[in-house]
Amino acid sequence: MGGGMNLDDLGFDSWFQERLDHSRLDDFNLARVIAVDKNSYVINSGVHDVPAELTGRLIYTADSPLDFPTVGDWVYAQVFDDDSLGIIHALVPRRSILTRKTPGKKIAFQLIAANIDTALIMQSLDGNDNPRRLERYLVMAREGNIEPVVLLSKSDLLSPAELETKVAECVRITPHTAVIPFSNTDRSGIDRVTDLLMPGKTCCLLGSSGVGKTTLLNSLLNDAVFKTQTVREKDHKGRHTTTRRQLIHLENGAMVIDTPGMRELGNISVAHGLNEVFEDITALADQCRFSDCSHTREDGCAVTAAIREGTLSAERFQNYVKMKRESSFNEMSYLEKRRKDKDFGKMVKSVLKQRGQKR
Ligand SMILES: Nc1nc2c(ncn2[C@@H]2O[C@H](COP(=O)(O)OP(=O)(O)OP(=O)(O)O)[C@@H](O)[C@H]2O)c(=O)[nH]1
Ligand SMILES: [Mg+2]
Ligand SMILES: [Zn+2]
Repeated sequence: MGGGMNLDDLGFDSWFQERLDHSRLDDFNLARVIAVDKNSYVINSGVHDVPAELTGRLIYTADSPLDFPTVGDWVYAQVFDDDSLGIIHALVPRRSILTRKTPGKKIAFQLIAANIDTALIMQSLDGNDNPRRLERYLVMAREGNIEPVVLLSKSDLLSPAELETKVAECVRITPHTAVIPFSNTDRSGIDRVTDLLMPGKTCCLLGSSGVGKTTLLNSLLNDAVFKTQTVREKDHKGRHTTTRRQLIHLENGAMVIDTPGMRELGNISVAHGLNEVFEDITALADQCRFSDCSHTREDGCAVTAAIREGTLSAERFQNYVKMKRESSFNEMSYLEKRRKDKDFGKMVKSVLKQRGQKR
């Protein structure tokens, strides 16, 4: 990122201003986290990008991965004139956050990005589009207080009629969300994507590997700046080309964060996101005769009636039930684990204290 930026250009506004800890501003600069690659950071305090690391205190007082900076975060940092390694001391409160459960058995949060205004959820029309996965991404965005937009890439591969069907399918899933088909190849719809990108606002590209996230970024930059790779012939799966999360400034002043495609999309505790994305189902459930209706075989169940009548898709309902179960199971496991960790922490402290007394 070039020189001459100020904090407003990087997305700083009154929301963050009101939440600043002014006592820290004597010693530290405000900076935005531009890139994260494992444990190394790049930050920008309004001058230019500098590499940075975390102070030991931040690392040792962190209670969970949520306490570490991620791309898009505002931080209090020491930045030096000679461009040597900056030091990140603390986080400014976050306006929004994208998280998922770490892949595999472990129950922990993984941070994807913070302070995102719009989530650009991308599915490609070469066979990658999947309504149930789209619902998962929508929950992820809504849970984090982020406005989603659905982008359908590779529209050049479909006829106008096929395209219309695909768009209608997405609109049925998320009626109040913009759904934009586009093509990086023939550039149709790119204007509509550009129109979404506002100066000083930050978007985050989300979607499976190979859907064309990085190619879109290159289209927006009008230049093949970032590496892309063809998808596999047999199943159109991507090759996990992007590995680093980074924030890129576009010419019009908007910022876009490219992310690596995710294989697993679970989450912990997303009740709020689920209620927003599946508001049709929660509204139906309110009409069931019994307030504790399990929506299986009860008389007077509005949910099963809607499925029978064809106004609610059975697959959508199953996905809702599955995500709800997962979310509460993961939440319980997470709380249990935290409780054990705390008990363990207390035990260690009391052992250390006793030892101290003996000496
Ligand atoms: N036909 C067609 N192909 C496209 C389009 N956009 C991207 N592609 C191709 O899709 C492949 C994957 O694109 P990438 O941009 O690398 O995908 P990605 O989403 O960034 O993937 P990861 O970085 O692995 O998460 C490349 O071969 C692109 O040329 C498009 O609009 N139409
Ligand atoms: Mg990529
Ligand atoms: Zn019911």
